[in-house]
Amino acid sequence: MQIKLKFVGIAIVLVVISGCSNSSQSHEMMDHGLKDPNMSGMMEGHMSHDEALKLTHSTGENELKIPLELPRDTEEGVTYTVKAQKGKTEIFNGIETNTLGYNGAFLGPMLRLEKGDKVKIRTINELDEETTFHWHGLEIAGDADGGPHSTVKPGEEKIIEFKVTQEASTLWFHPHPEGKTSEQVYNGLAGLLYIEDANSRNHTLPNIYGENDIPVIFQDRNFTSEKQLDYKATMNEDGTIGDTLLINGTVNPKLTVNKEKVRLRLLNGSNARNFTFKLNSGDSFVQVATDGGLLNKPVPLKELTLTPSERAEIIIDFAHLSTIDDVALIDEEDSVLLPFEISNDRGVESGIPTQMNDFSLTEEEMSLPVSKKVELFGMMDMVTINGKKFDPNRIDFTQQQGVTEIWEIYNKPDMMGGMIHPFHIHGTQFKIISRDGNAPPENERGWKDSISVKPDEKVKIAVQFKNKGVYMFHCHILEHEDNGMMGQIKVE
Ligand SMILES: [Cu+2]
Repeated sequence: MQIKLKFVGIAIVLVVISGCSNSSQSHEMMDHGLKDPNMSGMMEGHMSHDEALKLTHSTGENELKIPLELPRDTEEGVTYTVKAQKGKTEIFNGIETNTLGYNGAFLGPMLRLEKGDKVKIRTINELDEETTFHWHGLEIAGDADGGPHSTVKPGEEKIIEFKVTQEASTLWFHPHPEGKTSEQVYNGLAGLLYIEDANSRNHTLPNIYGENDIPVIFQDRNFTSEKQLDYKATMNEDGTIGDTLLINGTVNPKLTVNKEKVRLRLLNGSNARNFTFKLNSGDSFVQVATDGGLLNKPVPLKELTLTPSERAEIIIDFAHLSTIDDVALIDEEDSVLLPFEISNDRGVESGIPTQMNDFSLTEEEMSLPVSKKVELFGMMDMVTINGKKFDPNRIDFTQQQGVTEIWEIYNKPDMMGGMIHPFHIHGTQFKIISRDGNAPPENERGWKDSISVKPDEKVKIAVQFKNKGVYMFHCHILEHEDNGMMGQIKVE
């Protein structure tokens, strides 16, 4: 582990201060039987996520669970019921873990929508506390977006209606109640929203759900010695990091694949951890989609980084790897995330078109001046946007519906150097114009709703809202969001 020496002194001071001011927390942690590495993770978290607590290797003893595709409520129309509920889940053999889920005990189903669909979703809250239903990446009116103003009380329900106006993409949904998002997501509330369109159906990309088109939701967690999720004990103001990886809620997962092209729809559903994905064989894979749609051309990559809430669709060609033995998806620390068991079955024939989309930056978008500036700053519970913390009664920006504006997102470093903040805007898919004045990397030349912003980096994006309403923009380190690193834009 590489520790930046200049930070160590400050970090020690911080640890001492937090130890003095909050000694009850460490007692609580010990009482809950949390493992030692957790403590070091917390200390490291205060410095930088560059030195995040290492993930335990997946033993590959459990086949990856695939979220169920949620059936519609009726034959006619696109109507779904999504219920937030409590449950008990056997994550570890023979042990029940208390969890939250949508339409089940843990995590959620996949809802499939088609561009042009008129959709009705009945949302029901069966939790003991308020929640909201936020549709991450969906271009939807502000009052249906499920931000912190749209609370659904325990036992109550709310119906939203919208038309799908955006292209094929992998979106997701999760709660967004003020100050409680991180805990509710941590305990299991997250589901998938797939959008299809004529373009995505025409392509020969692997598209058999659960066979060669696989959702892969990465979430790191800490478990107590009783194998429970204890958010309060493990919580880190700078973003809660765990040593145990769950993929689609599966601990120690493996994925059995045929010798064919397999599309993995990667979602970083963690509260705070960044992932850099690689194949341990050194083989490359191709990225075919960003958060909000297909890339124009497939982009070959040896590694890919996703910050919290970002998605990417990649295709691994298991028929043409340099080896078929012990192939696994690993992270930047070489922790084994997802081992693959490659069968001899040749699967189905699918391809990767050379031209998949017609995404472009217009001359107008390239030449417009910056009209909105967002400065991300701070750490732990002292995080701000433009020097302010979230106030539900304050509108920070206004923008006209259908009008493109250029936003500049700046991550202002602090005395310790700062950290990456994943920046997300609700209700829109936007385009990256530049990173520090340079064209974005090829695999970011597509629709985005969340971007990583490095310390001292300035990212220019072209933002347009198709609908009206009040929307959040915020850091997607969920603890930063809950600590007020969030603002509001009113689209008129
Ligand atoms: Cu942040």
